[in-house]
Amino acid sequence: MKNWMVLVGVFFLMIFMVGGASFVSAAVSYEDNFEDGIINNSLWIYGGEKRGNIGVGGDWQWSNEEIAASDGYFKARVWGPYTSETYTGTAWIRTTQNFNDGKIHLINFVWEPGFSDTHFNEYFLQITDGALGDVVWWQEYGMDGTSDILWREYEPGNWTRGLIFDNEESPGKLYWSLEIRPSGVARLYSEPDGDGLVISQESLDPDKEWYFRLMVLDGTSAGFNAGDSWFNLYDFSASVDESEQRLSTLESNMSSIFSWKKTIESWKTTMDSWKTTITNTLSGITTKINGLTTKTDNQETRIKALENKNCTCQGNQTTLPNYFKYLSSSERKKMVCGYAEEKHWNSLTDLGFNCTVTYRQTSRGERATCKCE
Ligand SMILES: [Ca+2]
Ligand SMILES: [Ca+2]
Ligand SMILES: [Ca+2]
Repeated sequence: MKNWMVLVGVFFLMIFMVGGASFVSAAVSYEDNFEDGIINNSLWIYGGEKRGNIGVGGDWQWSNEEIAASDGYFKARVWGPYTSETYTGTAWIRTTQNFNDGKIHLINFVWEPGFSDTHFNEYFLQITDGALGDVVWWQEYGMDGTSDILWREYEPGNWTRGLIFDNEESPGKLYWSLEIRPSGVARLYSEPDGDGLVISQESLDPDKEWYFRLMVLDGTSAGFNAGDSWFNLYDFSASVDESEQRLSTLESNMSSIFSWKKTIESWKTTMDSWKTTITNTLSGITTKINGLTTKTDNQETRIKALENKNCTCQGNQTTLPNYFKYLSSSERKKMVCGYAEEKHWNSLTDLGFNCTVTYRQTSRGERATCKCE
């Protein structure tokens, strides 16, 4: 792999590892600092179980209590004696609030794992529908409706649910944060407010309820010790991230606007198509009107030409239309004489006759005599 590819890869890895949520505007919706020594039952459900590989047995016990101190806390503890059979116990606390409510939540919480034995002390952080396993000890995790946020690489390449401390010291108080997104993602950060490293990211079942649950499990078996493990939960504060929420709403609105824009664009395309059709139709009508006007003009010109058309003249005299030549000679003669007399001409040559007209006054008016050759 080339150097630049490694650099780019490391860059994106850093974004994932350090690119916390940076919650700017958040309203606290659910919190408890466990300061008065009394568990607030409106906020918390808690309990424990005894379990075993071969069913419930052994002599394991658990407890849940709120302890007043300089930094008061809720304590869940489980303990039991050594037996050669595998027996376990759990103790836990969970919220009464279901975080699957369509909002973006950020939970800041301070907790501390603790144990007095050094063998196999396991902690679960879960987003769960609240269900618990039946009998055998491994049924407290990996169930439908429960997402385990904590995993541990128990040995290279071998991951197991839960954070297991085995011959190790407790890390002390942990100031973590957990982001829960309505898309069904839970992301755990190593610092408050979505800062620090992303410890893990798990998907959540969108059809289930999402309660926050912290659990300690200890057990014994052949080769194990007696056990005594607990966790202290010092502080818990859940906020709805309003800026993110607003952004999400804005994105949703933008999506609607884009959808509308597409609809309007589609309408515009339809209207444009209509416009083209109407323009073409109007253009056709205009062309036809122009054609008709031209025809009318032509006909008017022709009528005027016909109206202005005179007879063909021979010399200075006007002649009759040629088609009269098809009449009989007597009719033609009458016509030539009649036409010349009407015009009061002295002569007219047409239709195959050369006619001379003389006029004389009588007591009954003018009389014309027409002679044709
Ligand atoms: Ca309290
Ligand atoms: Ca406290
Ligand atoms: Ca143990």
